Amino acid sequence: MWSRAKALPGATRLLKHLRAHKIPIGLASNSPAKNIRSKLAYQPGWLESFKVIVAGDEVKEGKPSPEIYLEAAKLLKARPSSCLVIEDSPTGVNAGKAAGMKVVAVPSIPSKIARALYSGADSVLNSLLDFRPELWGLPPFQDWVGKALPIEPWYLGGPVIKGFGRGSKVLGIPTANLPTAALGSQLSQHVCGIYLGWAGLSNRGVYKMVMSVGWNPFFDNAAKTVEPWLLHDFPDDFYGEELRLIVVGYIRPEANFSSLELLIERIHEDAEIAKAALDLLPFSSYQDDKFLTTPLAKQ
Ligand code: ADP
Ligand code: RBF
Ligand code: MG
Repeated sequence: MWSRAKALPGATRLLKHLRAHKIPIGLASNSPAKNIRSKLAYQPGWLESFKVIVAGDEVKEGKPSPEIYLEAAKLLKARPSSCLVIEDSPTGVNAGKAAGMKVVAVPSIPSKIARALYSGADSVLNSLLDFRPELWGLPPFQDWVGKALPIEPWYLGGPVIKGFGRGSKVLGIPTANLPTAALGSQLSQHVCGIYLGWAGLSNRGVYKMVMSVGWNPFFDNAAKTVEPWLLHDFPDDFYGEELRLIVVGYIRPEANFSSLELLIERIHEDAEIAKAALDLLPFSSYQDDKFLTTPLAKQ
């Protein structure tokens, strides 16, 4: 099933970008060549994106030995020192550094555990959505619309349930929590971060929203949650009502803050970014989507 797994958010976007700018890309993986081929064939455009592929069964020593990266550089006719490695594993980070390359790590394990294991990397990102090519001498992405990045929209919904009892009380920012069970695989498919989109309450209307997805590092929650703040003043709460969300853009990774005031200030900034972006294409076009107002049974 591994070869048919969904691409991580930002992966296809990055490959397309580098290809469009004729930046040569190689793939150096400890996996056997056969597995790599079946995985690349499943994702449209992936196989053609790599100028060079070096598999685990094509070198004497796999990662953390530098051999696989040095071989890839040789085939790309590039000096190791001018190569940038993007890695998800600590073993691979160590291989890239041993090869004398710059390494950006995008850990596939939770950030708390990751911090120590990835200390050799030049930079550690939360996801590929945060990769800024211009920091590495590469052409910048052009797809940001102001301070928001359009993403493949995701549709989710469920009854509003009680959250941590903190939003209104501690932050002055109410967030409508959704039950994890109703979100199914969506919660694991999407990377943690701050997003914007549209929210629908079938008896009330459609509203702009800004939301956090993740573990709220400031509060160090035990569970990954989805918490939208609807950018509208409601006279009362709406626990139990069916909430529909279309998530259309990405703003930033989750962060920790040295004080509650700084967290609150940042969330208000996120709200301003969302309000402005949702008036612009492509974000604005989802406002009229029937999904937002159709009761669950009729969908
Ligand atoms: P909880 O921890 O139970 O989620 P919060 O303090 O975060 O409590 O408040 C969220 C609740 O407040 C929502 O479930 C909803 O019923 C209500 N609410 C009122 N206004 C809003 C808003 N603008 N955005 C989100 N929820 C709101
Ligand atoms: N919590 C964090 O720990 N770090 C964040 O960067 C963060 N950003 C948020 C951005 C938005 C737009 C919203 C609505 C919430 C954010 N929170 C963040 C979550 C906040 O801690 C949470 O909503 C409250 O703890 C209420 O459960
Ligand atoms: Mg809440």
